[in-house]
Amino acid sequence: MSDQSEILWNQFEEERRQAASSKDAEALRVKYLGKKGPVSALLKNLGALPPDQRKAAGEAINRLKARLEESVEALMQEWSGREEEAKLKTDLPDPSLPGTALPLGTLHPVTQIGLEVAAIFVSMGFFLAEGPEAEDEYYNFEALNVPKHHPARDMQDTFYLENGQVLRTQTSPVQIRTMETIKPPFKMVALGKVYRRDSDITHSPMFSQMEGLVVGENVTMADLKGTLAAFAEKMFGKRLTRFRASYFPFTEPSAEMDVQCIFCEGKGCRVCKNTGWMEILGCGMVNPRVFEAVKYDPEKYTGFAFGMGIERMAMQRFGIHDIRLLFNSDVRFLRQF
Ligand code: 2NM
Repeated sequence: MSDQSEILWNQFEEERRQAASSKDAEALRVKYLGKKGPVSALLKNLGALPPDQRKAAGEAINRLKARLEESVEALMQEWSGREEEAKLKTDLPDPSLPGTALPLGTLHPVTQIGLEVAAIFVSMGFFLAEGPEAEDEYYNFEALNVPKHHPARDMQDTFYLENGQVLRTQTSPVQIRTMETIKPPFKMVALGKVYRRDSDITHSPMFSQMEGLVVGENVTMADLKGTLAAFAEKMFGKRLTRFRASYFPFTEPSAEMDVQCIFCEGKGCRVCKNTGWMEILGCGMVNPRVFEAVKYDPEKYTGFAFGMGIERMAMQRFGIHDIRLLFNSDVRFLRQF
C-alpha cells in the first residue's frame, strides 16, 4: 500500500472503531467514498502524475476503494442488525389500539332456519333422521300411495336418473325407511334437500324440506293440531293459526296450516300478499295404505305427518321476496342475516 493509502486507511479504521450506529456507518461512507471524499480526490489527481506512475497509482487507489467499500458495508450490516434487534425488544405492541376485525362468516339463512326448526322439534321429543337424495321410485312414490300415473310422477315434475332412481321430491322416503326399521311409538323429523323440475320467483329445482311423523296407538288429529300449534308459537311467537282442508295421497284427512302474518299481524301486507295469513305447512293423518306398505297394522296404529319448505319459512321470517336470492351466493345479500 502506498503511504497515502496507508494513512487514509488507518484514519478510516480509527473512525470505524468509533462508529456506533448505522447512521455513523452511512456518514463514514459519504465521508470516504462520496464525491467530495479523499478517494475521489486521489482519482482526480491521477492526471497530474507522470504517465509512467499513473497505472500503478490508479490500481492502488482502486484497491483502497474496494477495501473501504467492503469494510463500510460490513459495518452497516452489523449496526442495522443490532438496531433491528433492539427495536424488537422495545417496540412492544400498543394494547390500547383497537384490534383488527377478522372477517366473520354467518350460517346461510336456510341453514339457520333449518337448524331452528329441527331444534324446536327435538325439544319436543322428536329425533332427527336423514336419508339418500337419490331414491328408489318405491320409497319416493309407491310406498307413499302415489300411484303409477299420478301427475307428481310425471317427467315434467320429477328428475329421473339413468339408473332408474329419482332425485327425491320430498323427504318422506326417509319416513318410510324409518318405519321399515323401527316399531312405534316414535316421533321423528327428516331434514334435507329435495328436487323438483320447477323454477321461478318462489320455486327452485332444489330446495330444503322438513317433514315430521308421529306414530303410535291412539294418535289423533287433536295431537296433530296441538303439536303443530305449539311449533308455530315457538317459531313465530304467539299468533293465531288456522287449518284448511287439503289433499295429499299419503294423508287422510289432509290440511294446510296458516299462521297470522308475522309482519302485519293480520292487517295485510306484501309478505302475506294482503291475506293477513302465511301458509307454513301441509299435514294430515297418515293414510292407512302407507302403514300397509311398511307392514304396520293400520288397525293398531295411527299417526300424523307434516311437511314444510325451509326456504319459504326463511323468506317469511326475513321478508325475502325472491327465492333465487337464497341460491346465488351473493355475500352482500347473505351478510344481512
Ligand atoms: C307433507 C304433508 C302431509 C308426510 C307424510 C309422510 C309419511 F311418510 F309418513 F307418510 N311423511 N310426510 C307429509 C304429510 C308431508 O308435506 C307437505
